[in-house]
Amino acid sequence: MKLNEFNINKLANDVSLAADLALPKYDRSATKIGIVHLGLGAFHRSHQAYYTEQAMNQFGGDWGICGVSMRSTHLRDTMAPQDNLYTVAKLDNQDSFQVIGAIKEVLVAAEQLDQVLARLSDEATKLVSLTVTEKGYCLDAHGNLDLKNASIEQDLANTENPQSAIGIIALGLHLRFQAGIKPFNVIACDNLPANGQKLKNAVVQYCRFLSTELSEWVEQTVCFPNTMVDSITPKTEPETLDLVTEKTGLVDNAPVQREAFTQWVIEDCLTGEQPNWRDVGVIFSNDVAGYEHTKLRILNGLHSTLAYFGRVAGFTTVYQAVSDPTIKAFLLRLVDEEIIPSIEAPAGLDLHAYSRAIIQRFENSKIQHQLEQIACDGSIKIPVRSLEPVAENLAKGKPVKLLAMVVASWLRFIELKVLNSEELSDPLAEKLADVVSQFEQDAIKDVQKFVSLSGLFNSQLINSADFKQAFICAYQKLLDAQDYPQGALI
Ligand code: CS2
Repeated sequence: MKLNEFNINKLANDVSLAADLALPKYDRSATKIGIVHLGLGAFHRSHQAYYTEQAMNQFGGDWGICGVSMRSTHLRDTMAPQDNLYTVAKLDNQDSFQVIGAIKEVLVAAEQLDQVLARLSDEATKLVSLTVTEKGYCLDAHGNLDLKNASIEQDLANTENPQSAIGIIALGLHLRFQAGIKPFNVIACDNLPANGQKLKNAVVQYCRFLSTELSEWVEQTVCFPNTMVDSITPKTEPETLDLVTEKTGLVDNAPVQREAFTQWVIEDCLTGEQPNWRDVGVIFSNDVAGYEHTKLRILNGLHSTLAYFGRVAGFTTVYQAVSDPTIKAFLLRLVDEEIIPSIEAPAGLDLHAYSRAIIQRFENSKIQHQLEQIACDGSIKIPVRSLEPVAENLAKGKPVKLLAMVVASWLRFIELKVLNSEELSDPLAEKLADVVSQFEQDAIKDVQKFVSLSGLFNSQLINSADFKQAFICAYQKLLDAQDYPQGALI
């Protein structure tokens, strides 16, 4: 079926399409928009939009999504000719394909701010969700709004024309406040602990610059539940398009690929209208922190380990790296000896079984997840994924040797990027490259320089002789094992 014929009625009647291709089951043309999502990308389309689709398939409701891309025009321009429909390819032992209709409109904030604000101030919009990556929260090292962040500085100097997610949410709430419309609730869906709480702090702090009454109203009436999101979603590759066409008969220029597994835990405090997510598998819990820590430290922590060590050892994808027996053995020791002991598990969750299931998910050969994609933004990811457990283990007298190897792999990864004049994708790229280029090939001095970089390591770690010794030792091992980096893991 051709792209310009990509509409549901035609899809439903097209006998050339795969018989098991799942299609929207609700009356899409009559469905109104009730959610605005900031940070439209593959993950939102494979995860939150998917859950909303499942809820509408079973229970209906006006939960169409206005997907807002912050800057890139790519998705708007590829999805528009398909009436914003796209396929989710779930790749596992048994593949399955589903056309998602939940996204009804795609806007680009940098070009269509007025339309975004019109959606945000529309009474029909009940929820705003976001996936803007960890750095999109514009927080400083203490978790407060970073007033020195370039986008925040720019937005505060021109509050009517914000570019950041924080500035846009705040202005949307301001417009509702002025018009006497109930606020929307806000669902943070990025991988950082207490994401809702942090987002709330940032938005309330930003709103103080607009008006005290507004910030109080937001503080008291807007619900920002914490959430944990999970489903491995590598970026769409040209092969994804070919696979969808081959398996379904559809020519789709904007599909997404993910594993079959998906999980969404939302803090059980979300008031107001919402899609019936509860009955399509979303977990509402009072212990989101437990789920978040567990997932961030095990799944994301092991992901970052594979990304940095895997790149140092010359691998390209998660699947390749985890298939190396020495690397896999290291992951198992790391999780058993240093990560699991740092976690307080949610009631009833068997951490050993959970960690094994995650490693098995990494071993899904159909998912070609690029290590470089996971390796980006290490200065934001490593503190949450690896340094927090280091700090907690140190405080309890537990070992940190293997976690220190993860941090050392990150350092070695940065160093190799600089040595090979490759781009380092990180908000602190310049600072990191600068410190690494002053290295003297002396592990003790070089690690000391790195640890002293402001804003990365907290004072507990900077002052911990045990941590520094473990870090130096791991880094030295990596330097000594340059011909066969896996040797450093044994
Ligand atoms: C990954 C995550 O890129 C990364 O940092 O660790 O995107 C990971 O794939 C997801 O959190 C899985 O739910």
